[in-house]
Amino acid sequence: MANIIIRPGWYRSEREATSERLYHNRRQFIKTLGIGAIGMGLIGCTSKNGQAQANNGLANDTPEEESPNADLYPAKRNEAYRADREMTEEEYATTFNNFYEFTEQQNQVYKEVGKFETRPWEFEITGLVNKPQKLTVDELVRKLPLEERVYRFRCVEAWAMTVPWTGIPLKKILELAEPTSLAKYVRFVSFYRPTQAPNQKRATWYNWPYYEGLTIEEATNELTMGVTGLYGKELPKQNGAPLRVIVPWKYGYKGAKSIVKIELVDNQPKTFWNDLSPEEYGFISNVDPEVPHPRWSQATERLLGDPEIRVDTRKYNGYGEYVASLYEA
Ligand SMILES: Nc1nc2c(c(=O)[nH]1)N[C@H]1C(S)=C(S)[C@@H](COP(=O)(O)O)O[C@H]1N2
Ligand SMILES: [Mo]
Repeated sequence: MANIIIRPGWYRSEREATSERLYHNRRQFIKTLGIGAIGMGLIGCTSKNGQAQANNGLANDTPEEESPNADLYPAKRNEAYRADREMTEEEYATTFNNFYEFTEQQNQVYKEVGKFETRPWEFEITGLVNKPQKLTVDELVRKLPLEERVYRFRCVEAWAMTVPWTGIPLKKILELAEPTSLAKYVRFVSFYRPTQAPNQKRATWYNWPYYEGLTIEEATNELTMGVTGLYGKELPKQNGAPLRVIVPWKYGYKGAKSIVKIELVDNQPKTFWNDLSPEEYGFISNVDPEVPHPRWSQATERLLGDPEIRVDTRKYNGYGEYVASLYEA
């Protein structure tokens, strides 16, 4: 499968980690489902279909619609948060993505999002709250002020980037609904639209829609953001438009993209990757160079770019001063 993909030069040093993860997960699902060799063949086929779709250029040829929020971007940068790393070039951050609803091939996601409709986009804040909310993201960005923050970002697959997100502290978004004192965790649910997201239709062995969770302390930490923009513009579809979560001291998968529901709950919620492979993807999932993934080291990471640079991974992704106390109490 991988050898039919035409990769741009900067993709060359992509680690086996990614394909290993896919391999492992597929094997596991196949085992779980009891499909065996026939199922394997099927998966190979659907990947080729995905490739054909990717080549039709749909996403690239569609002109961007005029945004009603153009006046809000770029938002003022909050200089209190400094990444002390060079910013990743926009091209890399928007053409190398993890967004399994579309495809498992990170360098193809941006070509598969053409049919994905992200406006209007209603989402709800529900569960253990006094004032359940249902609002659109366009309403949200008028209700609460946007700010820009440059954060480091670290995927569990050992690639990393440094990008300017635009958004709202998640705490402020949650406060719209007035969480009750019973709320101990926050659960996030992404969209389910198999007609717009090819891999939701194709890869039925995943438990769609994507779901994630944080403790209430993590969700209301000052670093945690509800993100609506990137590089001074509205969030591109491939990066999780129109609203995603960013938790910069955790592995990237803890931040759900394109969310439709935020639920305040009293028990630790289940999470998409943990349900699929519990020994590999825990609930807490803080970035930690000393805790290897069962199949690769987390001691270093490669920065998206050309050339790709390998650097040491930092505990809590370098955000210990903000969050270490949550875990070392
Ligand atoms: N709904 C949804 N959210 C998701 C994912 C996904 O596949 N689906 N992938 C996660 C992973 S593994 C990472 S690393 C980041 C990638 O975000 P980026 O593509 O903007 O870099 O999104 C996270 N959120
Ligand atoms: Mo990731």
